[in-house]
Amino acid sequence: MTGRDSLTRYAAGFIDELAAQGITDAVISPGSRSTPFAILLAEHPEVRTHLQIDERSAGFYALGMAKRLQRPVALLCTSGTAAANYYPAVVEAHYSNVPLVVLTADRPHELRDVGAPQAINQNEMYGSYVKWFTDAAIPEDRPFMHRYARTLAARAYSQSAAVPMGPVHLNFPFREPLIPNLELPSLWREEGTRQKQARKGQAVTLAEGAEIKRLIESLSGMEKGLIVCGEIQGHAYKEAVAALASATGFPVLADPLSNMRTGSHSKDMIIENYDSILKDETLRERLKPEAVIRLGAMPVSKPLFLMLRDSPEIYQIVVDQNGKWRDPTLAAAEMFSVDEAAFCRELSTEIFKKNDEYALAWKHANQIFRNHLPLLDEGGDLFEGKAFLELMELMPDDSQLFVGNSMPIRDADTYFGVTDKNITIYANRGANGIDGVVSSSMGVAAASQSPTVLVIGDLSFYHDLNGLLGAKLNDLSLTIVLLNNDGGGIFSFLPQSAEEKHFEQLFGTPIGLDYGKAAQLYGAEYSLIQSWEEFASAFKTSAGQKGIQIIEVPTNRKTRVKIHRDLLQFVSQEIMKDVSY
Ligand code: TPP
Repeated sequence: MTGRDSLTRYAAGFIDELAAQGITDAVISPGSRSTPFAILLAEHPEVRTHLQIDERSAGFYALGMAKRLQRPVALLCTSGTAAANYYPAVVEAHYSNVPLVVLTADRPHELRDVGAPQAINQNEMYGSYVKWFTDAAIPEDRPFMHRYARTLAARAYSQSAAVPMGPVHLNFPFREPLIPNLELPSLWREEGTRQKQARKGQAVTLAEGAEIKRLIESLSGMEKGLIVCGEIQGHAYKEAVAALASATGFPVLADPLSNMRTGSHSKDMIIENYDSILKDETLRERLKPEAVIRLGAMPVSKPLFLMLRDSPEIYQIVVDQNGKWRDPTLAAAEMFSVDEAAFCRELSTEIFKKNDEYALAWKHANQIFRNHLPLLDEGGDLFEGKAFLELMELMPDDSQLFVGNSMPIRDADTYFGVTDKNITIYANRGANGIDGVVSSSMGVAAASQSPTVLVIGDLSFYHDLNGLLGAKLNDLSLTIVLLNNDGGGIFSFLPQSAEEKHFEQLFGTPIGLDYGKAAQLYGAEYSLIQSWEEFASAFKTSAGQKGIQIIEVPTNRKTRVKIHRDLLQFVSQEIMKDVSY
């Protein structure tokens, strides 16, 4: 595929998806850099193009049209001051809530800020007057990038049209050659192919029925379905998700932060060990669903992410009240920005044709995994995942578990199973930093009357040692389980671990600190345990104590990779032995 063909497919996907979303009109001003979009807009059978030489006038022309149509109109210009001439119309659109999709062509990054002609800084050039800005990627011919181009268009349209309506700005760097190849077959979507849909608004709009009816129709005939539950805000969703699982017969793949694993709701359909199950390629293929209803944030599990990313044929409905288009798979077919609980309640009033066999296969695989967990940690080094098995037993009802980033959250995902206890699990998964974790958990403790436990790796603990003072200053109590593998254990799972020369110095980073002394400095109780019996006893002693209790668990970065991988391999074989999936 030539650069020209790559550009054509990418740009055509974007323009076609704009049309699919509902753009019927585009106002174009002449220029060279914008050629791919100009020609493709003119060629598109569902788009009417309008010409205006002066971009300032073009902006207001589009504004007038969008005012009348009450849906987004596209605006296209070349790079440089052309884009600056849209400014007044963008400002007016902002204040009068008129939906515009502003497309500015740009030089590629290597020609920015080096004196190339007609190159100005177009990034965020309309400031806070647009609802969304993105500097798009350079066109590439890969299926993932085609999805990216379509996702950008769907997102631009939905952001612009969402109340309060307004302008959005997408800046597109294009490399030469700029003339699209119109000889390429199938530039536009085929009749009946799925387009991305985005719906915003309160769930009450769903209750009107049309949306739910459409969804049911789309889901009909898809018996292999999953509900995937990530972190969700609020507390009212658990029963609603359980009801949807029961109505659809879809198993619930529940991230620990979904809090679907803990509490008094029905957990009959909960699968906690999907991460481990999906690590096995054969099982991943065999258990692949036809449809996924994904609620809240993207779960931590990488194999789940890979399955969704690499199988765009899965009909993926994303429901996320935050409306931030959290879909790193770029494969969502539908994006609902509505309250997750209300969505589940609406959908569960419908009758679904259930496929019990599919759900049973999932449950069976999950059970085999859980059955083998007690085999872990027999002799040898203490295994970090075991801390979560212990905590499931030891933590009291009505308590909070804050989980550090890096391996603790992944171990929580693998090893913390379902329990009727009301344990709320938290972590900082917005940006996955290992910083500030001690302080964040203290914030949780400060805002609650019930006990709080933090599980954290040693580097992350070191990172926020300062935070320990917060307990003394604010009279807080917190139990800290410090998983000390002396360094960054996560890196031993990554390809960097094969770089022997640099690994320990740059990634493993053992720092060999004596945390007993830190405990002393901050006036915390401290115990260094050597067995899980000692762990249980230290944990029980910590219960009800005032101040900070640190329980240090010495572990081994090197052996844990093997323990984990051996377990997964063994269990996958066991699963496959028993069932012909
Ligand atoms: N700096 C910040 C603020 N956040 C990050 N996520 C990183 C660096 C990169 N990083 C991710 S995991 C990790 C680092 C440095 C190692 C964490 O080690 P530790 O807390 O001991 O947990 P373990 O990997 O041993 O489970």
